[in-house]
Amino acid sequence: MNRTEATEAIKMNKTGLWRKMGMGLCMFLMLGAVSCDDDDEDEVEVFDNNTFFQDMTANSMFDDWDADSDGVFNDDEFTVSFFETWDTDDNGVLSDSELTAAENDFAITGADWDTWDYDANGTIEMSEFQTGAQSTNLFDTWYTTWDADADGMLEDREYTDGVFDLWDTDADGMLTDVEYTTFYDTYYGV
Ligand SMILES: [Ca+2]
Ligand SMILES: [Ca+2]
Ligand SMILES: [Ca+2]
Ligand SMILES: [Ca+2]
Repeated sequence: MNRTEATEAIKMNKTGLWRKMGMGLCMFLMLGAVSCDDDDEDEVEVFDNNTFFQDMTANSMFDDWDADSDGVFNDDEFTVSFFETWDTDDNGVLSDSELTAAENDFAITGADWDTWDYDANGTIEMSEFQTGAQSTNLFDTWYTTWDADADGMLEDREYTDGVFDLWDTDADGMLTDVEYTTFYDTYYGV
């Protein structure tokens, strides 16, 4: 890279930075319902809970978790769904790093994963996860809170809205493309 190219590269980087800041401002204004035309090709796509529901139910994930095929999630199915979701490398066990990531990304507090590793082999197997979740009532609050129609069962839509609300930390009803990419693709992407 010669000197002129290097200068151009720096300019490009600066332009990119300003564009990012501009888009940040754009998002900020959108929250205030001010219209915002983004005329460059880097459109900020925003995902709401309908998009989230459609994407999450577009594959067989929910059918797989609904072990008794009754169309709703009971406690056990709910617990298993998080084991499978958090097992991001799909090797059938939860590692320390997977649990730490899940703890951060799903805002889990007060879980002592070491205790759940009952055979102390360094990973949490499905049966350990089920025992641990049951003994600590880890998922009870979500299960109850997400059950919007309070019928004691979780439907698909209640499930996806629950996860959506977890991630929509500013509660504006939207996830940015960055949030979507970071969270959705990591845990539910195919
Ligand atoms: Ca079921
Ligand atoms: Ca794993
Ligand atoms: Ca273990
Ligand atoms: Ca329900």
